Amino acid sequence: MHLIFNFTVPACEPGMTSRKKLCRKTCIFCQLSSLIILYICELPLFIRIICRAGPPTCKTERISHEKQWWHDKTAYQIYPKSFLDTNGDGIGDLPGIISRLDYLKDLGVDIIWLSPVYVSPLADQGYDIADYYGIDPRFGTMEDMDRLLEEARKRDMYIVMDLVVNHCSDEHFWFREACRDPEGKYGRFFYIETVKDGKLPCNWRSYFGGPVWEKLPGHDDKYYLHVFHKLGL
Ligand SMILES: [Ca+2]
Repeated sequence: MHLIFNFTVPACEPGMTSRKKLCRKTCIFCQLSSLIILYICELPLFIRIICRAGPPTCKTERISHEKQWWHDKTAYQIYPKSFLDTNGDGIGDLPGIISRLDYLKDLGVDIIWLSPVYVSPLADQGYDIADYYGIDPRFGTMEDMDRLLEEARKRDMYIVMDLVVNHCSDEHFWFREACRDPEGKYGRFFYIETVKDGKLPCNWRSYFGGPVWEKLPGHDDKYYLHVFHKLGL
């Protein structure tokens, strides 16, 4: 049984001002995007990382044509929130997925690509993670996750965890601390710029609309970058 974590990155879109400057910064994440993190399945989720770093550019990495273990497998993505609700709260959950493993196996599914189930305000379908170490109680418990892995293992099925590590929820401890002290340790985890005369650092547009720059709470002269969700949406 393996757990594979998928990474996504913000696009370095052409024609944007300060592109090179910000692209260089985001290349840290571009490298992360090319990591394939292979977890041998033992909970808690984070045990062993085998990673391969990509080149320090935003260019597409050369694709290997060597046969990989997943090449002859059939994957099926599950968005847990709308899959199957077992406790009547209207939200799909991990027990619901467990209850359909036999059905999925019969369909020929080898790999379940699991959309995020981490603790999240769900502002961005769970990709806005507030706690990378916890299962959102709306989806279940860590014991439910243990059981899902074990039941998948029994059926010789794989679980792929969809995980984005290049941004987090505004409810994450790191961002809260960055708001409290932008010059401190956690402030350096984010793109926070001092703005003079109201001129934003660049004209990037957020995927959720509007500029990527938003005023940092409690700091009238500082803005933080959000490619996706922003505080208070
Ligand atoms: Ca439920």
